Amino acid sequence: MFENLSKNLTKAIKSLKGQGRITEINIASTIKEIRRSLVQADVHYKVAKQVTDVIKQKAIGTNVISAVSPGQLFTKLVQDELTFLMGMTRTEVRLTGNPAIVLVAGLQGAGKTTLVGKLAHYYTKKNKTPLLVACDVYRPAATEQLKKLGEQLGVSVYSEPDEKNPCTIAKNALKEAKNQGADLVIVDTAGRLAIDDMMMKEIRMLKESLKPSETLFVVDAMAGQDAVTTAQAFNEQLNFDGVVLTKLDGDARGGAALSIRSVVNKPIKFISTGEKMQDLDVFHPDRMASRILGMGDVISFVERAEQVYTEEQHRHMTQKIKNNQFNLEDLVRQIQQIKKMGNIKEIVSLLPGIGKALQGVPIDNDVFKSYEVIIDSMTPKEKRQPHIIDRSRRERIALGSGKSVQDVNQLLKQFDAVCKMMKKVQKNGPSFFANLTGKGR
Ligand SMILES: Nc1nc2c(ncn2[C@@H]2O[C@H](COP(=O)(O)OP(=O)(O)OP(=O)(O)O)[C@@H](O)[C@H]2O)c(=O)[nH]1
Ligand SMILES: [Mg+2]
Repeated sequence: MFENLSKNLTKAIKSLKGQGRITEINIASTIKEIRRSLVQADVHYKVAKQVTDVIKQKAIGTNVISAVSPGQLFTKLVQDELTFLMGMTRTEVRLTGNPAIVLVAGLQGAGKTTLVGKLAHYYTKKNKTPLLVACDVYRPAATEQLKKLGEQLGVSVYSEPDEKNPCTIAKNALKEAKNQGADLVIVDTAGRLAIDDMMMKEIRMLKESLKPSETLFVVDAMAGQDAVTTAQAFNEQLNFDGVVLTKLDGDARGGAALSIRSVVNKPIKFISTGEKMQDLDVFHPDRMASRILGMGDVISFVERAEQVYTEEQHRHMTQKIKNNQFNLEDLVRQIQQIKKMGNIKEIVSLLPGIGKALQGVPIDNDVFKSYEVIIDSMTPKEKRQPHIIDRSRRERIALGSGKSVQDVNQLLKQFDAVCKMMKKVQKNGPSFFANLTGKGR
């Protein structure tokens, strides 16, 4: 996500390094580069100009104190302006009423149905009981898709195959929610084009009759400037409450994330970064700004981790690491947990410094596959006591897994490194992660 923008902004700021003083002349080219990076990322040129004008003004007006380099100062100024541009603080989804109703709308293929599943997953973790409603009356396959997601998540889905009026389905769904004791109704709708009057009227009616506590507009970030235009058109009709940007894991240039707030004046509430149910993050303007500047987003990383690790697992693992008992079986378990956190490349990019280091390096969800295959070829004793794996055992494991002895060596070396790193993190205090999330564990 935002790889090019990150790269270009960092490069622009780097070009300032070594400059002792900030003057209009020595920052001129940096400012120009920043503006160019933003426009290249699909930010509207007027917005880009506005942002860089403010940065310039603030930079010139600031006395650089000796502890801060002009580069650091600029990073801070750019981060502040990007945060401001994206809306400053997080805006919560409003879930009032019983049941609370969330209506999901957007263009064809934007990722609405997937989002409905992701929201169900997200709110189930927050102890809500959702009911998903299939209001795409045009494509029978859409109902099937939603039912499949519901099954996978263990969440009920309401549909009426023979009813052609989405308002009727939605109304009946509310009764069903009351019967089932569901406290959150999430309504999936058919994709529509903003220029299609009839379908726009239909979604407007649906909103009027349902009176949802939250209407979310879903838009594919890859659409760039078009995403902003579409958001404007939908907003005129629907006056939605928030935006969900999808497919930020692709080569979306990110301009939509940066421009929507200032153009449409509605907050981005979630971003979606993959096809898995876990690939959903609450949108925080400040965290996104640090991500764009390659500074990572540890807090989002920890939040994802919290969704898949129970406290019990965490305590157990901590104890094992402390007692030097962390072994290869645990490593496989950890790998499986990490996979559950979602798209590996996105997960890794949340870590400070790592995202930058891995720019352009292809990582796929199978990175750990060969580790698992190798560990699979070990005996239980070898997994629990990796130190007994000598030369002849390595050869046998290599043969059994169809890998080379070097691959086995590499895995064992990395395992050692992981153990050392984990011990180090623990030395910094068990509350290292807890401090970050503000939740004492
Ligand atoms: N890579 C990636 N793919 C996504 C994301 N969100 C959705 N998709 C994929 O995009 C495709 C369309 O998603 P849907 O959820 O069916 O989109 P929709 O808006 O419901 O589509 P219609 O009902 O046809 O209007 C599917 O293949 C999804 O798996 C995302 O954040 N990243
Ligand atoms: Mg759909």
